[in-house]
Amino acid sequence: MKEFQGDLKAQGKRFAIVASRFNDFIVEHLVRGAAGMLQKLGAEADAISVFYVPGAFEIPPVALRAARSGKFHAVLCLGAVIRGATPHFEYVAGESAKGIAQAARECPVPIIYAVLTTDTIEQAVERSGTKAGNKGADAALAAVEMANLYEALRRELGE
Ligand code: INI
Repeated sequence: MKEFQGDLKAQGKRFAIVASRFNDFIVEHLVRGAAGMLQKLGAEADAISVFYVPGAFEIPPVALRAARSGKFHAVLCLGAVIRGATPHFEYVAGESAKGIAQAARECPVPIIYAVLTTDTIEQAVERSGTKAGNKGADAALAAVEMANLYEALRRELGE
């Protein structure tokens, strides 16, 4: 039986992070968590490009362009959508997730989804480097694994 799995080596790989400025007091921790983990796994600091967008709604088109550019081995999408008193949350969170998923299916490199969607600020704080870990760092692990899996897949498919 042949099995394929991406390893966690990031040496020689380039990464794009698309991060939203909305709720930046949370998202900055995700960016730092992601960049720190990518470097821990062997990526060079100058192999990581961070593109800031206004809010989570704007992440998908930028992620799509970065992923299609051929300049990156993986794209990480980082943001925080926190529920308010109106249905706005549902639209922003839903469109952001759908857009990122659609881009991921279309692109030749992995696009990783780490847009927090929480009911409270406290839940977002917990997921950005405190009680519940750092979802940016988790996204970096997924990005490296998937970038290496895509390489293995390309080799196996003879592409
Ligand atoms: N953008 C976020 O990233 N998080 C939010 O919680 C949020 N809320 O709650 O409104 C949010 N809205 C802005 C949105 O992403 C767009 O930037 C804006 O609608 C302009 O297109």
